[in-house]
Amino acid sequence: MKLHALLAAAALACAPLGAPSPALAQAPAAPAPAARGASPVFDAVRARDHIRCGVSQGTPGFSVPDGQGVWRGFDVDFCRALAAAVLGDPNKVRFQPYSAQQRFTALQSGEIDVLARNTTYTFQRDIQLGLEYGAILYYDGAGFLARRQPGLTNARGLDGATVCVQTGTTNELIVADFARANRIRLQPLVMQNLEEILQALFSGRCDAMNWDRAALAGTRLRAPRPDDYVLLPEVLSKEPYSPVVAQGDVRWLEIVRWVGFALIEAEENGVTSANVDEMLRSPDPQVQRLLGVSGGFGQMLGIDNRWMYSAIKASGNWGEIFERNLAPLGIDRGINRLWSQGGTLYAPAFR
Ligand SMILES: N[C@@H](CCC(=O)N[C@@H](CS)C(=O)NCC(=O)O)C(=O)O
Repeated sequence: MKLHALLAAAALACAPLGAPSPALAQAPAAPAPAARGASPVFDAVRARDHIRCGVSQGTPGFSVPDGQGVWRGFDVDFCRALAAAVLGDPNKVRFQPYSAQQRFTALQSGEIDVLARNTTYTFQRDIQLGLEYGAILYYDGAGFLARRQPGLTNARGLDGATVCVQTGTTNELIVADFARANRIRLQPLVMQNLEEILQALFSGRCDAMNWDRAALAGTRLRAPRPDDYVLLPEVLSKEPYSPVVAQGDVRWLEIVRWVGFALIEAEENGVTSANVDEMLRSPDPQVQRLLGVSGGFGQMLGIDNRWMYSAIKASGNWGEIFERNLAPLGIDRGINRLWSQGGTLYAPAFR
């Protein structure tokens, strides 16, 4: 490389933040959205003027319709934030419920634009099913919710039990793996529908159910007598949840991914739904980039520079979404604390 080229490269790599490097100063402005290549999903979303968000049929804390039929939950709030970021309005989203079995087909066939449905990021789904994961937004692990019995204090104590699981979930395999690894006998009762499973659990047809622990904590509260059920202490697996999109539309994937990361970044920077207007005047360059005051990140994604202002105003930051939906179920943040507080939540650099 010639000396002047090396110096230009060094200037680009090492320029202080906020001050445009000589190379950047001469560079053309961020490309207009159309210059970034096609996004069939985003174009369709814009034309339709709403996002179709695939959710569960009723996972406590993540996606459940309330008494008025309004969808609530962590995944629901993510989709509202996405709608606010992309279309400027958190209400421009339709929620379409799917069972575990149906969810990926709905995405592959284009029935939905994004799946935000307590869905675990796994190798096989990523590689074999033609799916793309946006960003890990919640770290869970599978567990057992069991009918309380004298002496039942851990999962090995379930030897001989009938365990309900839903077909098409990671939990189906986890039950078999756990029984084999611990040389106990578990009789799986595999069902399509969550309501059937809950009925079976609450009527005593199964002794326990296997699901992800946050959802189980919420399920316990739905029992006619919650104290009759116990969430056993074992964390049996890794269940990192991420919104999912179909393969083949990188621009849409990037939008979904960075809206997720930006909700974490907002919490890190103390930007909340309550203070976001004030924060527009923050001198902090990190906050300015997040809120589109500088940097032009929205435009780089092909959307409005106020994308995250709108999203945070609508749904709040990650912590607010957690407090609204999961904390009321008695769930501790645990490893879902920010990395700066000893947890795993970490957004890539906003620069
Ligand atoms: N995170 C796991 C489990 C997801 C899952 O679908 N679990 C079932 C219960 S075991 C569920 O959420 N059912 C709610 C519904 O069908 O609406 C996965 O991605 O496979």
